[in-house]
Amino acid sequence: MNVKELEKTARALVAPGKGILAADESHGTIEKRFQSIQIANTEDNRRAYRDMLFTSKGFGDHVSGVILFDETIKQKGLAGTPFPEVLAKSGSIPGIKVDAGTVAMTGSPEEKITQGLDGLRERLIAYRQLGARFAKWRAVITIGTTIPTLPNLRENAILLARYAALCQEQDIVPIVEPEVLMDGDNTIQRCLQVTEQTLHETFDALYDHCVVLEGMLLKPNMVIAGKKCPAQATPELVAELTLQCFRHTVPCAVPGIVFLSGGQSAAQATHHLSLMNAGPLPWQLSFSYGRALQDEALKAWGGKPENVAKAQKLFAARARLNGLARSGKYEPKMEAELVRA
Ligand code: 5MM
Repeated sequence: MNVKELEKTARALVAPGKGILAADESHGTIEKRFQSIQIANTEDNRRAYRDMLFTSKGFGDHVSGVILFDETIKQKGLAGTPFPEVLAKSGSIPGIKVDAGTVAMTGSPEEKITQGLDGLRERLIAYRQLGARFAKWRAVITIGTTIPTLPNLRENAILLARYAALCQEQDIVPIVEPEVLMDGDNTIQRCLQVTEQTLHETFDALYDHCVVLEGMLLKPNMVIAGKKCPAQATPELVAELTLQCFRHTVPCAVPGIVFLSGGQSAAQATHHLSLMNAGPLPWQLSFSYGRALQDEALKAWGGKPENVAKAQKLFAARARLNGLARSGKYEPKMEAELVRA
């Protein structure tokens, strides 16, 4: 294991003014995204869509790295260049999703366990040869009246830690993603309690598996009320409780926390990130958004080549606003830039 290389990659991914684009939608997830713009989920459409995002002007200015799906890391863009090379040329680091999705947990079927450890060492070796320098594994934690259970949190934490240790063995920076879903009707306080417990279990397991904290990144949810909760929290409270939670649970040896957006609107996710970056912090606080970076561009693109330029402008504008949020310099009035783009 080359700890210096791991640290260098991790720090580059959370460089000031930049963050990660999560473009690792599995076939099932990209199908849902394409349904929203009524286009077919074909390999050519997936290539054209990812090409539109990755070739937008100044892509590497605010996108430090991209999480790719297995198909995309092996695919060529519209100009015939392999996508990992397209990204590297723009100054963005290629990454890869290596989990194989979730299954119902035995004995507690409302909860999910992530799969994908079988053959992972060999897959990591192959992905590194294709250019991947970081990876991602997502655990999904659901809030309900009697869940999450401790066995679910522990099992997911152990799987995350085993994945992270295997990545570091191959000099690939693991992004550790324990996502507490925001789909329910729970309060923000309940999200705080579950996220705190999830992170305690996760860091215990990472310690047990000798994962080098300096050579990893954490990709968590923000502490936020469930979408169906009647009492939605203010952006200021989301920022305050999220920081409180991470100060209690994330060692300062971890170079960066890169949030997922989890179903927040693009403007909300940017605003929350900016509020949290208002003062000094023990880690870099950045983004690894999927929907919150892509939704506006996806809608504008609509699968039509004639819309590529407009969609790329919207993507670049949203990436720039998130770049500003990295130093607390975003203000909601800047949303007007997207209307003008
Ligand atoms: C881009 O979506 C990712 C892949 O999801 P599936 O494996 O379900 O297809 C997802 O893991 C994503 O990286 C994170 O949830 C962050 O995306 P959001 O949209 O929550 O910012």
